[in-house]
Formats: sequence, C-alpha cells, structure tokens
Amino acid sequence: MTDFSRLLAERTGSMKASEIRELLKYASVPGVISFAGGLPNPESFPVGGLKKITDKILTEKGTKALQYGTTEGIPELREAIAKRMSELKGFDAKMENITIMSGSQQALDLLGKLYMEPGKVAIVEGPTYLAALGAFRPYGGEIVGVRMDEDGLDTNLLEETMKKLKAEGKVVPFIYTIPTFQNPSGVTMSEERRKHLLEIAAEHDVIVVEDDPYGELRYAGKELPNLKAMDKDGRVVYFGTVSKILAPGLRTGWIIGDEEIIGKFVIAKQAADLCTNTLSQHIIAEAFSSGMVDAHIPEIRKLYSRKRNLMLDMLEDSMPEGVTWTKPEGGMFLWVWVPESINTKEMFPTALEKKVAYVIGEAFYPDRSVKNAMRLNFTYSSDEEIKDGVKRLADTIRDYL
Ligand code: PMP
Ligand code: G9A
Repeated sequence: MTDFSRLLAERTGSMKASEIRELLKYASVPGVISFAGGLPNPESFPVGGLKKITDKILTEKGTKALQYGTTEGIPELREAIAKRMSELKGFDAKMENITIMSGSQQALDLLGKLYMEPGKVAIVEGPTYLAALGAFRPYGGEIVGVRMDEDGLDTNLLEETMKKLKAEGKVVPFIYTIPTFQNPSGVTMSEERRKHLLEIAAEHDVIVVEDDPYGELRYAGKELPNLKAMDKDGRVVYFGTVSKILAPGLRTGWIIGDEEIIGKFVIAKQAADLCTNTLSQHIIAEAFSSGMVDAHIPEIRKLYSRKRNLMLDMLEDSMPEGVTWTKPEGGMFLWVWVPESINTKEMFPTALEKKVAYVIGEAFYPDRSVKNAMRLNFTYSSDEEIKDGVKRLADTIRDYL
C-alpha cells in the first residue's frame, strides 16, 4: 500500500488530534466518570422550545430558511445580536460590525488563517483554550503563553513579553484572551487588568481578541465590563456563541468588530464554508427576538451553579493537603493544582484505573511547561457522578503521592 502521507502539505505536520476530543472517548467507557470533556449538560438544552421555533420557521419561511444565505449571516440574526449585545453588554455594535460564524471555533481558525504565518507571534494566556492552539498552529509562527494568576492574565508579564518580542523584531498580530470564566482555568480577569491589557495593546497597536462563550453563565460575584465595551479604538474583536447558552449542535457563533477587520473574516469564511447553516440562523434569530434565550439562561445558571457548588464542596471534603483549586464565579471549568511532585499526565493511567478522567494541564500551555495541573468540567456529570468522581480523583492523588 502506498504511503499517501508523503503527499501531505508541510503545514499538516503541526496538526494533531485534540487531546480533549481524544479524551471524550473515555466519557463513553462504561463506569468511567469523566470531568474531561467540555460539554454542556444535555439537560440544559431547551428541546421543546427549539422544536416549536423550528416548526414555526419551517411553516412560515421554510424555503428561505433552507436556502444558502450571505456569508455575513442572515440580517435578522445580525440585527438581533446587535440589539442584544448593546442592551446586555453596552457594545456600540451595528449589524455591519457583526458576522455570523459556524461556531466561534471557526472564528479561531479564520483568525489564524488571516493573521498567522512564519515569523509572527500570537499571544495567548497560559493556560489557554486548547482548540485555539490547534486552530493557530497550522498557519505557522509561534504561540507564546503569558502566565495567569487568580486575577487573570498577568498584564505586567504581558508588558514585558511584548517589549521583549518587539526588541527581537517579532510581529505580534493579536492577543487572544478569554477574560471571563476562562477555559480552562475558570478565572476571570479583574477590571484593572482589563484596562491594563487594552493600554498595552494600544501601545503596541495590536488586535485584542475577546473570546466570550461563558460570560452569561455567572453564578456569583459582580458583572465586569467586557473588553469590547471598554474598546475605544476598534482594536477588540469579540467572539460570541450560542453553544453554552442554547446548544452547541446549532454550530453558530458571531464576531463583532471594526468593519474592516470583520470584512477580512467574511472573505476568509467565503472560502471556508460560504455561509453558516441558514436554518440554525433563523432558529436562533427567533430564539433571541422572542425572548426565549433570555428566559432560558437563568435555568442554565441554576443547574450549573448547583453543580459548581457541589464540586467545590466535594473538593474541600476530599482532597489531600497540598492540592488547591480555583473557585470560578461562572462558566464550566475549574483548575486543580496538585503538588509539584505529581505529573498529571503520568498519573492519568492511575486515574483511569480508578475510573475517573480529567484533562492534563500541560495540554493548555503552548510550551507544555506546566505538569502539575488538571482541568475539571463541572457541568456535564450528574450530581452523583460529581460526588463519586471527586472522591475517586482524591484517592488517585493520595495513592499517587
Ligand atoms: N472558545 C472557547 C474558549 C471555548 O471554550 C469553546 C468551546 N468549548 C469555543 C471557543 C468553541 O465554541 P463553539 O462551540 O462556538 O465553536
Ligand atoms: O471539543 C469539544 O467538544 C468542545 C470542548 C471544548 C473543551 O473541552 O474545552
């Protein structure tokens, strides 16, 4: 048999399977409790409401909803998002500033396609969203992770990093951040840091990408302004999605930003998929404008807030000395630090023997430099699984120590 891999393009060398997607396999192994996948809880999907809306759309404008649409997205949805984002988050956004994406994952891929190439450096948080690394890598260039602490991205470190890169003659096109209830850490960037980040970005004249899939899932603490709402010179590009407030199967997200930047994404998207699923877009436009989404989000918050509290209580009750974790005010994940003597990748088989799974922390760092951490998802598992799973994890760590 011929080896066709020799025919692959060079850039495919940096493409590898997502560790999270690989780990999702364990979620279906009988008996294993998996905190690995980043899945919303299926109980949170408003199936009945979406059924009614879909029926209405197909009855009232079936042929339109089944036709190709413009690459920018259907006007009804762009209008609905502009209105909602202005009211909810104070964005100064019009329809012209918004393009619909096939999930914010597509926006990440197009971001890489538009701005990355050999010689460029993308700045991300360390740790950061794993699939953002996967999206940027094939386009070449370097990815530098700037460490975070309990207040989010360490902007003093960011300032130093930017200066150093500039001195080396490197070009940074964008800083990618998930400031609110970050995936994977659960941490939220403080308001001072948000201001500082925007100052640094202005100083170096780079784009700031604010990825915000979890912003509406707050269970405690006070609302903070989005970077996009603080943006004075059109350098922030905002990524939103319905994946965590409605359903990821709809595969629909959006980007908001300066018209010129958005225009480039539109051209890149034309080549990628012509347009986002039109039926989904019509369903979502109706779900937003009818108030269905706003009525539904408190239900999700209630469910996830209970699960978050349960996981935090269980960690408190079961974890051995030397283990610490973040206490997210929202979102879907928390981050666990284990003693430095433990490499969570090496411990993983032991965890599987105990029938519990997590994502190894090093996967979220572009240079894989942190070995003693893990990400836990608290939204997908049942309450019973959270109770048993955290105990199994604590036993794993104790045995391993
Ligand atoms: N960005 C972050 C930070 C995410 O956590 C996710 C989903 N887990 C995505 C983007 C992709 O979301 P979507 O379903 O909209 O493609
Ligand atoms: O790959 C997926 O299904 C989305 C999950 C993202 C994550 O686990 O961070």
